[in-house]
Amino acid sequence: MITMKDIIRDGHPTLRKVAEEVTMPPSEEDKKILTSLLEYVINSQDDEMVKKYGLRPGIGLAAPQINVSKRMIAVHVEDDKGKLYSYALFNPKIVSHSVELSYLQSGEGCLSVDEPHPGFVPRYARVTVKGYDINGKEVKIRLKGLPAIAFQHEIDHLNGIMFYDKINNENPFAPIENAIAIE
Ligand code: K3U
Ligand code: NI
Repeated sequence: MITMKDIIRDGHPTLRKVAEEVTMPPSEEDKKILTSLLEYVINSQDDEMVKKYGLRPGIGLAAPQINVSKRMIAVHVEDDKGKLYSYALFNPKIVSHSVELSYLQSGEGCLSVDEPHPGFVPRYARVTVKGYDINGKEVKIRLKGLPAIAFQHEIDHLNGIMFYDKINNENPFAPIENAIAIE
């Protein structure tokens, strides 16, 4: 079971690497890692597990954050209508996206970053993501709102990109052209 002691922090070189593709069909070892990523995210949204194991709540986690430089992510998040998006994917890829952007009004955080980095993080408003599920079956997911932001945050981790890289340095809260605010 993953706990906060397994999550590497900002400054660790693995967080800045481009992660390796996972070979399909996935090995038992890679399946275990992917399952443990989703298990962490689900546990981190359970008050009892948070208290018992000192977990920091999250809506997603990527393998590089547990020092495994392979292309695997987990997301467990509801949209504004209460629809659950619970996915554990190998080799996720954005195959198309909107021109329109979006950003979280409250900014973003990261389990690998202990300090706050206030500011708007521009993301695509809508994305289509393709990847492979735990059984190596291809999946295609259309996303908008918070789930779209969560997938983009996690896929960025696979490319060594941190959310604060995308904040405008001069004016972190500068209006973003052609973007819709979320929340
Ligand atoms: O955004 C977070 C959250 C936690 C509980 C309820 C609602 C939101 C915590 S930070 C988070 O989930 C990161 C996790 C990370 F860093 F490990 F990938 C992912 C994230 C995705 C999109 C926006 C902000 C954070
Ligand atoms: Ni993160």
